[in-house]
Amino acid sequence: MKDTTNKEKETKGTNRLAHLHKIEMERQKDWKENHVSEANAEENWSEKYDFNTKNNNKYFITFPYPYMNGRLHLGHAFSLSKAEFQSRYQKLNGKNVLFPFGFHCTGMPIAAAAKRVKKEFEDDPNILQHIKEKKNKKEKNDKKPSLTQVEILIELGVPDEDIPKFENPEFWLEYFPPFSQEDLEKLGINIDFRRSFITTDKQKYYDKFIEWHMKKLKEHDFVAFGKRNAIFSRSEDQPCADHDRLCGEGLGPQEYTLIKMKLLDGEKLPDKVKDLMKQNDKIFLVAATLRPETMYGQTNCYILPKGEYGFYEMANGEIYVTSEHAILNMAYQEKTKEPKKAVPLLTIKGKELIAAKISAPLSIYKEVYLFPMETISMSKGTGIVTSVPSDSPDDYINLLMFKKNEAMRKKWGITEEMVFDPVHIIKLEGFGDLPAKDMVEKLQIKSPKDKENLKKAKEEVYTQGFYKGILDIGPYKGELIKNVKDKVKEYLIKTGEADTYFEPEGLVQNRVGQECVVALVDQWYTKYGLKEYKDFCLNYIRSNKFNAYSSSTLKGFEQVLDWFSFWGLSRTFGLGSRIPWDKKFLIESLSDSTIYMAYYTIANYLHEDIYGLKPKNGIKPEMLTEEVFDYIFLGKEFDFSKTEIPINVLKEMRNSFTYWYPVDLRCS
Ligand code: A2H
Repeated sequence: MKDTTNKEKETKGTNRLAHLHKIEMERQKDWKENHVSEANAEENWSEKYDFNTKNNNKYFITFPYPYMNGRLHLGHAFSLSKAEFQSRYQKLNGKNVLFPFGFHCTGMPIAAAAKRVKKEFEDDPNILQHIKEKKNKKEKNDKKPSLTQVEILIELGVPDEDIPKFENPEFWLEYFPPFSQEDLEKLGINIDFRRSFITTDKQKYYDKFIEWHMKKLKEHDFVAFGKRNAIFSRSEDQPCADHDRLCGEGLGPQEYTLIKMKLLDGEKLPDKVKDLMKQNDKIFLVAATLRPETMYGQTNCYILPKGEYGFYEMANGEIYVTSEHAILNMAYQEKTKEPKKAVPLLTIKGKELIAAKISAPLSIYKEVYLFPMETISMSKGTGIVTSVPSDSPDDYINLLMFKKNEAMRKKWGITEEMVFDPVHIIKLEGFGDLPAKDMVEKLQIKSPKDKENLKKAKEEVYTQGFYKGILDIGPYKGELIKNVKDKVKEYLIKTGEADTYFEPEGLVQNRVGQECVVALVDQWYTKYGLKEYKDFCLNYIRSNKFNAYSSSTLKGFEQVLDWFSFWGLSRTFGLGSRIPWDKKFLIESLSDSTIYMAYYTIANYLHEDIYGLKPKNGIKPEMLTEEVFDYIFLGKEFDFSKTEIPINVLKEMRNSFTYWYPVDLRCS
């Protein structure tokens, strides 16, 4: 009896679902047949309305065009729902609503994924078969491994026979956009698909639009060329933008000062090092620091006993001793003898150098010794840390161990005479002569292994010392620490006792999982960081021409403008349009997507299909000259006899752009 009721309910539920689905299908068919999502500008609107009246009667919504390296997902659906509700709501209010949609293909992701598919098939021609076997064998408690690119395609529902075609980046552009359109239609989103397009130079019309955009930036002196530090993908041999990263989104280059601690002739050195010194005695252990102004207080230097260090020939004729991690970055910053190469003359374990004598620039102790430190990370800096026990709790507690513990000294061949006393260098209110010592004692830190308390101590001493500390030694005595940092750094560089280099401020991996470096790269970049530009924008958003609706939104705009700086716009790998005046470079993917919403207002006059293969109104891509776009988007005077584009169509495009602009809602 009970069972039957349940069954009845179930059938009822299924029926209802089927019924609702049927209505949904009918409505969608109806919408499509009657072109309800298609919206056009009012003809010659400017003869009928003023600008504000026109704006009150139309509603233009855009959504960031998604990347076509896969199917749309639930996240897109959620974000889209906001745009969709607004579009239907505004329509019910009687407004003329336009919601167009594009498909973004520019950048590295597709090209990098295609490369991965190719490699996976080369490594294993039977990969599809092997994936199936692996899946069948999979145990329940298996940890989720990261998927190969082929597995990702399988999960996206790509049929086996199509998967090898994804070796070709262009196939991605053929494959995914139609699915996106189909999914959007099934979701019932109110999109005018006549205006859809894909990006990159495969779409010749859009390519012309981007060419025009770039030329305008150049014409107004917003573009320059030169070497700039950028997070860089070694396997792609080009900068690695945020969205091209597996991890490390938002991370930028971080500068370290390298304190050049000269290796002095000493008994302790291994023979291979002594031999090298005979050929070139300018061998420096380069200690990476963020605090060059504290170098007056160096008492020793630390190295990781089990760490591997290389001796590298540098462009300046010297030899630097450093970790592989740091030299890779230096190699990409034109610091090594051979650019982009980091082959060591010899390698050595940190423990082989312990108790070696080295110079300590600026320190009151001219010659100091190398001590071991177990907490050094080999994936940060050079793996060599100079010791300033007065102001670094880590340095202090490690030094204390060697001061107190004879067995420890003995173990490493360090004598009592090699262990120097900390030196007072910074005056800091609320602390004694040695702020690091005070903090270590206050938090009762007994050993270098007490990582948690050491972290706390480091943060406290560092922030207090950096912002409130006053240097109490040397030529800059009496000055605030934050004001002398750069002066001391410059002085040390001038005297040849320091160098600088950059590395990513945290781990950044490119799409194939390789660690990125910071590289000096020749590139075209936009000068959005210019003061005149920022001021112009700031004045605009603060004027009554701009309505941010709330002070927090306005603050958001101000913060973004503040963050704006120089933006590298050229790339050498990936898909996209070319820089019109330097065609060996591609335009990176955020630079071809800043004003593209304007293109929606005219796309339906230019091509029938998203790829731009079927021209409309007899307009060929090459007819889209600078003058044509200047007329449509900037309203510049135009001699219509100079184009084969029908005059009425040109005028309609101008009418359409001025009608739909400005954008009413950007939803992401
Ligand atoms: B600082 P951040 Cl006086 N492993 O220099 C562990 N620590 C390392 C390292 C590595 N591979 N490479 C550099 N460091 C240290 C002076 C100093 C430093 C003082 C006070 C604070 C201080 C003298 N040692 O750092 O993780 C170096 O020690 C606290 C900010 O990149 C370098 O600067 O923030 C600092 O850590 C870099 O740490």
